[in-house]
Amino acid sequence: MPILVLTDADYGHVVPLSGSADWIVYGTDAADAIELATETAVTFYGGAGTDAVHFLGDIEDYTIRLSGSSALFTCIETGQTVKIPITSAGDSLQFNDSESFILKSISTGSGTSVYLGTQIVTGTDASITADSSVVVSLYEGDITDSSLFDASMGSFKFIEDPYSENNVEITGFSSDDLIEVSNSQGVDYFFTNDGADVIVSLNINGGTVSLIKLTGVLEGKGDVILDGGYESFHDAVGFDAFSFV
Ligand SMILES: [Ca+2]
Ligand SMILES: [Ca+2]
Repeated sequence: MPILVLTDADYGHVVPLSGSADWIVYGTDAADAIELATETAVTFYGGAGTDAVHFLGDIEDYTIRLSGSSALFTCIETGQTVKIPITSAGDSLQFNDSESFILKSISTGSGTSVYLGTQIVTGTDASITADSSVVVSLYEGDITDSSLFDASMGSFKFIEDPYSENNVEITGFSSDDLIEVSNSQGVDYFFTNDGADVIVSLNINGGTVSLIKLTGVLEGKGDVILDGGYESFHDAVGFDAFSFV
């Protein structure tokens, strides 16, 4: 089993791997980049940094599942596997016919899930159906400790868990972004606004557990006064800002 140890001299270069060998590749603390032929099997310990893995096959050439704390990709035609340990910082994966997806683990108050782009990875082999939005947990700190996210630099899917306290402000939220509320059964978020800023709050048992401020999201939408329900916010903003699952 050949072993390849990347060094700082590889920084800025894409290291191609091909042939039917079963490689073990160790990355550096910086951002490493490798390119994989479909006939090549690799276990890639990328180390720190957002490492980039470019599969030379198309999305439909592979399946994905969890294997321990790694993601395991199987090339359907060749049967070769690519194993990538999962980190919370994430690595960037790309197929021949795709944009880049971030592979990472995301924690909310209810647990930790592994995502490839927007797709949750499970222990069962599955087709890759991800879209390339960046998934971010809004589970940060607590109700007294606010966090700031900037959604202007790409397409984001924010995961909101009603059963973990948070207090977040999101700037630049627009129609390519979404807040997905997990475990949303039986909870009612309250939507109010202060000019173009929208405040989304959730109270459980008389206490506020979630505060989400969408700064400037109603900019240019005219004079709006939200009535508290999601429908009024949806009508005012003009796109699906929330999904409740
Ligand atoms: Ca690395
Ligand atoms: Ca955005």
